[in-house]
Amino acid sequence: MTVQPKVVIVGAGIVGCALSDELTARGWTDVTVLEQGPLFATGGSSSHAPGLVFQTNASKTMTEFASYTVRKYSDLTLDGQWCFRRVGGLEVATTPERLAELKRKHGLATSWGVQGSLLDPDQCATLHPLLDREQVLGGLHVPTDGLAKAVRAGEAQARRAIGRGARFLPHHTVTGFESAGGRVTAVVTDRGSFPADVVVSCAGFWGPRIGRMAGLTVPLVPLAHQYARTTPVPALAGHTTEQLEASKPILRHQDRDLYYREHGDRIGIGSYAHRPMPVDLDDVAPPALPQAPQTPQQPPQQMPSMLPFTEEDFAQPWADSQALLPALTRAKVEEGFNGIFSFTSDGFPLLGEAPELRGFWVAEAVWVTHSAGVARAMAEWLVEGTPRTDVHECDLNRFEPVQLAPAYVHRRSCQNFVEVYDIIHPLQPMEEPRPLRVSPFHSRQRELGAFFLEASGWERPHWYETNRDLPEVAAVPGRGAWASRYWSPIAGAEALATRERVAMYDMTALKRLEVTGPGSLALLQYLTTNQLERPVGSVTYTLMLDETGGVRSDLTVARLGPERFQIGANGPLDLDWITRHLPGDGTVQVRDTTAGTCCIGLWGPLARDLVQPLTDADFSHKGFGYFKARQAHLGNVPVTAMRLSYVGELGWELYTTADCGPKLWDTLWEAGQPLGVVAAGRSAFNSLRLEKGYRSWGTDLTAEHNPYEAGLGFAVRMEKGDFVGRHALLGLTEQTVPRRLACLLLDDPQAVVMGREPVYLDGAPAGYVTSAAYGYSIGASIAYAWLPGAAAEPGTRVTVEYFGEQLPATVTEEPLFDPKMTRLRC
Ligand code: FAD
Ligand code: THG
Repeated sequence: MTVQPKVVIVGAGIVGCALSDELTARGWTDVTVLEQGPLFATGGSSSHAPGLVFQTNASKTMTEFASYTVRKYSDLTLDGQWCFRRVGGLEVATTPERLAELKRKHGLATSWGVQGSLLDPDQCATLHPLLDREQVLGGLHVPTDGLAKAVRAGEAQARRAIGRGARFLPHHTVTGFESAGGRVTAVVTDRGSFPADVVVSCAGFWGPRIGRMAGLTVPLVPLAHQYARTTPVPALAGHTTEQLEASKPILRHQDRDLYYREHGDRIGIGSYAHRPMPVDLDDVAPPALPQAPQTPQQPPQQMPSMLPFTEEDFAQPWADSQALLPALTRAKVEEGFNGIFSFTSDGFPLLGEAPELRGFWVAEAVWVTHSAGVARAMAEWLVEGTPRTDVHECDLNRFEPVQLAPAYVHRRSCQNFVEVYDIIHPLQPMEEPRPLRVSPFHSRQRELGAFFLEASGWERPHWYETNRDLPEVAAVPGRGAWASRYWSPIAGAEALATRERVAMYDMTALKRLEVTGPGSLALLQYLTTNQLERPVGSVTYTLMLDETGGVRSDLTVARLGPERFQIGANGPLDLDWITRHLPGDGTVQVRDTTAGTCCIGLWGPLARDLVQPLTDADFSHKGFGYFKARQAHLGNVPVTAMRLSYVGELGWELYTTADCGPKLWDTLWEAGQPLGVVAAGRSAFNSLRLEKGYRSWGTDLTAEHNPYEAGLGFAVRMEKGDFVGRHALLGLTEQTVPRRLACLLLDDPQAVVMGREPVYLDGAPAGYVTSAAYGYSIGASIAYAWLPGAAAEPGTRVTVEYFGEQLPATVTEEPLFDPKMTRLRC
């Protein structure tokens, strides 16, 4: 590719416009934006978005995208007109559950650096005098939230881009792409084709159609959403001007799935209270023609993204609105429409490069709220090679194949519409479609009364009801209502039984990749940080970094043959990353073996007593050392055994092919009966791994963090030769990094938190919790948290905000359990 690549952006909505600005600002100025409609009210979702920007989100990344949007658009004007007004955001609670949720949300805002405050009903009513004070139990106020003018902000950014050399071509409908050697080379439109090195599809809800032209599945669903405006509200007369539009905070009434803003003296009402209304792209009207008449007498052609208002769906929302804002009883619904925008199966946008067509990127399913932040991350990704914000939650390639089934995408995306304002527990799975993927142990687990939650499509036992009679259950302390959801004291008994006896954990959902071929060692050496040039039979814990030294994943790599490696990975993005780095000469193959295989983690002090009688192979400490792998037979079952343990106990991960799964389960189960073996679930697992200090990628650390900050410097061998990210680590040490992942113990052992809570140092927010659990063997409540380097020293006193309460905690030496590794190396 040339130094100055030819970029074509599809779509001049807010995302395409923002991206053109961010790219040209970074020196990529050969940018052409192709838009099927007119500029800049193109007819897409941005053309009529009411532009409410509420920044707070459970995701740190999404919150940061929103905060950047606020900062950027606040400084933008178009011909002297504002693009963003910080009128503030007010979310009100009318139920006790929502009031608690707002406290939790205040915590999230604080964790991600957004300032907000909890208000009592009087304060809410003062801030927004239209509110019926009697209905409101409290509110969350974020002063920097506000209103974005999407079309204006789009045009303002486009003008800056045009000033740097970009061009915007309206009435150009993209109809296809040309490619050569797996790379995109041109964009075809109804008015000729445009050569391109890089294409970014910013086509909003048309994304799936554009994707199809490029052979790519874009898993989003266009859904209609109701927005209405009232007639003038007498109580608002004189409060603001047509030009300023609003004088009060934007408002959310989530208990009724509604939101509000002012339009001068009218109120705009958005409703998620209706049934999901998916839209077939084939039914969407074509864009406006170039010469479409636009006179006051003849209104512009209806925009493709606007469908007729279905009044019957708005009856209840209107009644609910009049109840919350009694002044509305003196107004009417004057106009409304059902506007189309994108939903995805997990609520996150779709960002990244197509797996099979190099140079073809997407940035879709993006709200106005996140538009500038997304555009900045995309521009960094394209120009610098790595986005500076961790985007793994948004990565286009994050899905498992089952999650790309049209039926799945449809069902889950519609459900996300339904749940958009619901109070969702961090562990709460969607109910449908389930089950999707089950391990070969599923029928055994059901017999044992497994309580299943879902991850990456897999049904995973969290605990087993048949363990209710374990003597340890009685000793497990209770916990608060929120932390008790998707939890049972049985999990505690399973954890204790693991430490005392032996337990079977279904590890099938752990992603397994097989890397083979003469170039496999060299590739893995280049892609990861630890020394992999070790004898066959070695297992190594290692990290994949990006070019900036951020941790993309932590892996175990087992060398099963001179040119054959089995990788224990974290998800589809690991496969995607390795695939992207395969040498072109065909000397390395990579394959996802997860679905055809299965795994039981057999862990506990009696693990060896259980397994040794089943096999001729030597499973003694001398014969089968820690972090070694070998093939063996256990009874009738051929296994690959790896001696490692994420729960920190003696034992093995035992892999076999899926067909032999039930036999493996039964063999271990029967042999374990005299030893008191238990089946144990993820809930116990998570507690045990935190006692042991083992990080979980994606939760405790992401690409935002380098290995030293994350306490994983031990897995980096700087002297082994070059590897991706090495240059970025030069000069860094665990002692000198500005922030660190620290282990906290809460003073009150009954106070179990969930993760993402803010941590305060000397009364000021200083970091946030990543993972938390009660440690059953140590009898204390654990929380891992990011803190400034200096504060991460043992002994530092902090507080963790949980539902508005400040829970005292102390930074503690880690790991909390078995720091000398006596239980593993024996
Ligand atoms: P769009 O604005 O749809 O732009 C995509 C562009 O691609 C379009 O201009 C389209 O014409 C063009 N295009 C498509 N196909 C082709 C082709 N083949 N060739 C050339 N060009 C093509 N978000 C918020 O943050 N806050 C809100 O308050 C808010 N309220 C909303 C209310 C309603 C009623 C609706 C419908 C949406 C709302 N949204 C809100 C969501 C928000 O509007 C969208 O998420 C956002 O505007 C999407 O921007 P975009 O640039 O990705 O898509
Ligand atoms: N098993 C296997 N692969 C995996 C995981 C697993 N890959 C993804 C994820 N889990 C990786 N995470 C860890 C974290 C810690 C350890 C193993 C996998 C671990 N660490 C020891 C320690 O830190 O003391 C040993 C490290 C070392 O000796 O280098 O065991 O669960 N297969």
